[in-house]
Amino acid sequence: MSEQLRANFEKAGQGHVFAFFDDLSPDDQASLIKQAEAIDLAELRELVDTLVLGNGEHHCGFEDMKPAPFTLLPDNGGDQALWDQAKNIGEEAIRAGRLGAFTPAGGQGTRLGYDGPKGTYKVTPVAEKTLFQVFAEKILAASRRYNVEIPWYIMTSTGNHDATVSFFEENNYFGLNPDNVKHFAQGTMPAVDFEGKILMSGKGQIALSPDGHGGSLRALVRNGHIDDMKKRGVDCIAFFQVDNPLVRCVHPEFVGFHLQADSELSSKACVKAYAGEKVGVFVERNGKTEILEYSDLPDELAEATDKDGNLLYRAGSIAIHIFDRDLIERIGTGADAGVKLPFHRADKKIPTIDDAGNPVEPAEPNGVKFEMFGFDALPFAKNPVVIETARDEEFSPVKNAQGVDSPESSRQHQLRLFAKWANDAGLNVATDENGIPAVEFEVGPLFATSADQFREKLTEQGTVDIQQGTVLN
Ligand code: UD2
Repeated sequence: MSEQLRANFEKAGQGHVFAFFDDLSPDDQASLIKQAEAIDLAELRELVDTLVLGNGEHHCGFEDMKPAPFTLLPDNGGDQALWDQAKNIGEEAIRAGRLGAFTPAGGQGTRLGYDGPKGTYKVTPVAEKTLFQVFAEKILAASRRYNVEIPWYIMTSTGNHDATVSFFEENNYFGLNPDNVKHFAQGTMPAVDFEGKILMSGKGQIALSPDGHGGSLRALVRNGHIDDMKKRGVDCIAFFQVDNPLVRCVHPEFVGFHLQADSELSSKACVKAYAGEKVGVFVERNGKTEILEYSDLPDELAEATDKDGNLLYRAGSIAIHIFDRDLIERIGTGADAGVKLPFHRADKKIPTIDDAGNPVEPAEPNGVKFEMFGFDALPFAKNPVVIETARDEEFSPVKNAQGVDSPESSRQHQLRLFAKWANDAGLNVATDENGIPAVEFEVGPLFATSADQFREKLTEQGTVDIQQGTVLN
């Protein structure tokens, strides 16, 4: 082993990482060296000093904070002409090949209790398509509609990369051209205990965890995907999470608003369902738009209302954005020290080993993981745009095993949306008072991804027969 590496770790107070080095096989020794070499000790020192031993995250005060403005939907008082114009601009850009898609799919899905890449979770009500299939078909449908290639960059983590790639291979990329689907693993960060010492998950294994979806910016640069985008002429990157089957992956109006404002980072807001909903909120501080994560918003502000009795901070972030390629490059290269995403601290139960090298499964949080959030790019973005979107049409994530944001709630919301499209188009699908159809049927993305497209399809086909178990594809 390089003596220098060990000396650097000793000097940084992290020499224990090599405590069992002599017991390891040559392969395990090589692996530990590789893990250690990838750690930026200076960066870690700074994080430990500020986030673990210091006063925690530095948040500006809330005195000067106010809700960020957002463009209203026509149904809620917005200007229909603006939305129509945005649609035209967006469609033209998509047709010209300027749009790419990006999904961070490196999360661990712990809350759902599902033991596989979350995108492989079966989510649709009848055909039981997986999340990845739903997104793939939405992208495929848009590529056909606009006669264009739409590359899809999917960020995995070291823990789920191989399983994710195999899943796409086994399913023939759901009809997408494999050259247009780019999987890459995100970076990792070492976890530390509350004294700032690197935790080991085995004698030769540092406890590494994914560096958050904000790690995508540097991972996109590192893996050469920014260059790939440049070659393709892609400069608008539609960002959506792996857990929301209702997302409009390719949404012309959104692209149009983004381009029209010459925005570097655009976002969709959904009016919060209740004060404690676990979504970030759009705020304005020091003249900049930001997303303040729910855990950082004090209860009294989350519950504050305006003169009409509506939640003051009601513009919830549902993690749907368009990033300008240059913004990703500017932040992801890390060339400019002032333009850097901050890390956040998350206290977790992290399996580790004791001084004798025996495994320990902690019952309480025993350490800290460090994560970056992609939306922390907002303050660095020129002309950020926030537009409203309707929850019923675009947001029903699968996060928890039961209750709110669960497979069952999402299933109901998908059924309700399909029934709405069918009824808007003039079909008579019986529903209950919540809009849930009496028969369970499914509208696949290749059939339609919006009410307008459903209507178009119906006109083309004359009629469609909807019964229990119908899947329109
Ligand atoms: C996220 C937002 C929240 C709200 C909500 C809407 C954050 C911190 N909060 O909450 O404000 O918008 O979504 O649904 O984002 N991921 C990675 N690598 C990682 C960590 C996460 O790829 O290291 C992916 C993960 O696979 C998922 C997405 O990022 O696609 C969101 O992760 P999450 O489930 O931890 O975020 P959540 O639901 O707490």
